[in-house]
Amino acid sequence: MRLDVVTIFPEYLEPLNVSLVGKARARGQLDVRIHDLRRWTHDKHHTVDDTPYGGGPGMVMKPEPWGEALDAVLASGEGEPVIVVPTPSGVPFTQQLAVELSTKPWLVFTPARYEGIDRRVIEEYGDRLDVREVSIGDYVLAGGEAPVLVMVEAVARLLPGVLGNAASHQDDSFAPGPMADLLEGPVYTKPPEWRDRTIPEVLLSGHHGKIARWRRDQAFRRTVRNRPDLIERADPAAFDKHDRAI
Ligand code: 6GU
Repeated sequence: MRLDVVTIFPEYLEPLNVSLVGKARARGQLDVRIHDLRRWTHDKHHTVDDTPYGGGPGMVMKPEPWGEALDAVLASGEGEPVIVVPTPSGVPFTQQLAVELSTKPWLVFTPARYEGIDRRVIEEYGDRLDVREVSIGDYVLAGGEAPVLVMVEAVARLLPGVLGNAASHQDDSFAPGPMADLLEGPVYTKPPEWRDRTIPEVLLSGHHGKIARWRRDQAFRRTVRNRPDLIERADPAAFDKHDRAI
């Protein structure tokens, strides 16, 4: 998969050299290219923003640098990318969207600062390409760079061969399957006793059926407590008699 990011803060994307994403790059599974938007400015001060038409607070990112940057990035590759525009006004970034984006050969991210990018840029590319305005949650950040880090990590770990153990995203919170709609429950490792705290006995029993049932109960309890909206939204057929007794 190829990923391009156009930003006025290239150094903000340096975490993409680290850990899972960094390793995927080193292995050649991910081709990540970070571009400085100011490269496509032509004035002495490399201006990327201006005051909003109609008045109001803050600044808006000018369309010309974005147009030149996106034209150059698009011309540098084969075929058409999906363009992901991080914005608190976008559609929610969900595991489902991460899975969909992980099937695309090429993603271009356009994180903005200030009050966002001149609307005409989104229209211009939206008329020709698949452009997604995406939010990572119901809070406001100063810019789209941190959301790009979030989205790239969520997508990259789904790519074939990137995660060491493909089974480890089978039971992810939000993954499809029998545990869909439930958050993950608690996990334990050695030592069996730590500061007088022990391991739930069932996990030491070797009884796979009982362990699976216990894990589901724990997941269900945690979901009721932390995310009751997930239970409300789920298909009632997803829950059995035992769940309902909790
Ligand atoms: Cl994608 N951008 C900004 N600036 N704030 C956000 C966001 C994105 N998602 C949630 N808050």
